[in-house]
Amino acid sequence: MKHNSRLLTIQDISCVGQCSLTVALPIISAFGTECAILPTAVLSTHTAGFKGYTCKDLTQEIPSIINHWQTENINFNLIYTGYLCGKEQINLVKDIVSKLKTKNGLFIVDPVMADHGKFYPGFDANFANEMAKLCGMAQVIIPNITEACFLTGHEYKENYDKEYIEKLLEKLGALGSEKVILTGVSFEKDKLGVAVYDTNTQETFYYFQTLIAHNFHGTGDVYSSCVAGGLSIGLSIEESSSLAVDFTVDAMKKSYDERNEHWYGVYFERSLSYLCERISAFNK
Ligand code: PXL
Repeated sequence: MKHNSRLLTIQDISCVGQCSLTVALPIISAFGTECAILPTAVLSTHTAGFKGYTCKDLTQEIPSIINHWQTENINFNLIYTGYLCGKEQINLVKDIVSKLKTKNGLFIVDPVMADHGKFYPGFDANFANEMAKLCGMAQVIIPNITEACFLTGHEYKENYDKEYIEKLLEKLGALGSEKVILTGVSFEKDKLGVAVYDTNTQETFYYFQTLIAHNFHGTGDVYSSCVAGGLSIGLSIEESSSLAVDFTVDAMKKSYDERNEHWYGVYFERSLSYLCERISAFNK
């Protein structure tokens, strides 16, 4: 199957860390989709566990990049955002979507800012309020449970039931997107997956895999990049979200034995051939 979508992903470059752009670019490329990038910042490493990381915020550079793309009539069928640094960047993303997204293009927001009940360094409730507005402009949002709670004001719980998740999905849907993919959902101790909510039909699709009992960094970015790739080649939200669970879990399995030495991310590279096989099965 041929397709000619051009995707723009907007997130940071963590030079070392197997997250954000260093995972999005190869994963999206594996789908055969052209992947343009807009780096929001350059960090020496990600911020989750390394001490003394450096960070150069690139906000000042973004308006002239947007202008140049406009002059060259460059636009995008799909825009996917990850780690953004502050309110000004959120406003710049709104500008990019209004100027550079094609008419029937897709806008996907992964509201990267928190996990395990806590904000990442540099993020707070004000940022979450601004991010909630950006989520309202997207067709698809991909929060984890912590981000979902910070976006909606819902109480964060580690132990929950289906009713809690479905209330959370309803509140996320009320932010304004068409679809919500809530990640890190688990109702049984050896199963982990996603809940995919359609705000129009109000139906929820669940997809689970065997839980790999370790908290890996960067799996959110691996997951969302795979969803964006799937949607870019015309897979449905159910196909894209479940393929992304299988791919992420495969990468976690292939990283498990080295989880202590290689603590900062998953070896998603080891799963790219598996991903390509799955993609070609869709293309038959
Ligand atoms: O994986 C999300 C992420 C992206 N970028 C940076 C991060 C994190 C998570 O901590 O620190 C810089």
